[in-house]
Amino acid sequence: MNNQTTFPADADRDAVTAAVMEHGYALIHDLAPDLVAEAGRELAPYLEATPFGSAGFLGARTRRTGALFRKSVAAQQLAIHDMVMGVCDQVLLPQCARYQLNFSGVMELHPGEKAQVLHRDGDLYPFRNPYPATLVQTMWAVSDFTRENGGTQVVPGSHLWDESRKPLEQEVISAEMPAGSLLIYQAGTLHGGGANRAHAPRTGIAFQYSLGWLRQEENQHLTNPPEVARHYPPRLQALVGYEYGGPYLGFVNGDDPARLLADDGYDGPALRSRPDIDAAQARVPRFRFEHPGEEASEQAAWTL
Ligand SMILES: O=C(O)CCC(=O)C(=O)O
Repeated sequence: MNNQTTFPADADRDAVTAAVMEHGYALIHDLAPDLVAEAGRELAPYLEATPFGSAGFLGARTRRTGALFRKSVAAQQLAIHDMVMGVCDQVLLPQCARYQLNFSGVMELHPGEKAQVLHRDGDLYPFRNPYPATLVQTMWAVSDFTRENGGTQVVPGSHLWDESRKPLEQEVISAEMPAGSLLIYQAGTLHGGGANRAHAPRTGIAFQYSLGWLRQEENQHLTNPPEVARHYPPRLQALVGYEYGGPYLGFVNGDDPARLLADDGYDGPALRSRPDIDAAQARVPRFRFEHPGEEASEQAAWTL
C-alpha cells in the first residue's frame, strides 16, 4: 500500500485532496461498501440487458450503461458522497463558482477484455496538458479491483506532464482496491481500464464532475425537452443540444442525443461520436495554458 496515495475510509479530505493535486489520484479503501453493493445490485439488470461495446475505446468485452440516477437510488447517494464533494470543492472551486455532474456510468469489464488505451478525460476539451483541473473523476469499485481483473491503470503524476511525454511500462500502476472503495483522479491524469485476465467481471461505477461554466448560457436542455423539440426544424434541434458538441460531448445513455427525437428503429451499437464530428474536431487547435509558477496568487494561477 502506498501511504501517499492510499487512504483509510476515515481519511482527512485535505490529505486526499493533497494527493490528488500532487500525484493526480488517490485511493480510499472501504469508503462506502454497503452503498456501492446496493448500487451494484440496482444496476445489474441494466448491465445484463446491455450488449458489449463496439470495440476500440469502449471495449469489445465491456458492458457500459449510463444515466445512472434514473436506474439506482444508491447511485444518487454515492454521487454526493461527503468525501467526493469535499475533494471536488477543493480541486474545482478555485476555477469556478459551481461544479456540475458531467458523466455517470457503470463499466463491467469481462474476462478477455484488453487494456484500454491510456487517456486523459480532460481531453474532452481542446487544451494541451498540463491544464488546470477542469474535471474530477471518481471510480467506485463494485467488485474488487485487482491487476489481474482489469483494475483501472493510472499513471501517477501524469497530470503535470507535457502531453508529448509517453509513460514507460514501469510508470503505470494498477488501482487495486477492495469492493466499496474509491479511486479519485484529475482531468489530466493518464488512466484506462486494465486487461481482464481473471475469470469474473470487474465492475466500477464512475461519476465525473466538471467546472460549472462548461455549459450553455441558457439551459437549453431543460427549456427544450424532447416532446417540445421534436417539432423544431432539424438545424435548431442540433443547436439546442440534440447533437454532439464534439467527440464524446453530449451523448445520452451512451448514444447519439438525436435518437431521443427520432423513432428510426436503430438497433446498432451505442456511439458516443460520429466520424464527421471527429473530423471537425481534428482541425481545432489545442490551446496551451501557461502556469505562472509558484509565486502566483491562487486567483491567477493559470492563463490561456
Ligand atoms: O474502466 C475503467 O477502469 C476506466 C474506464 C475509462 O477510463 C473510460 O472508459 O474512459
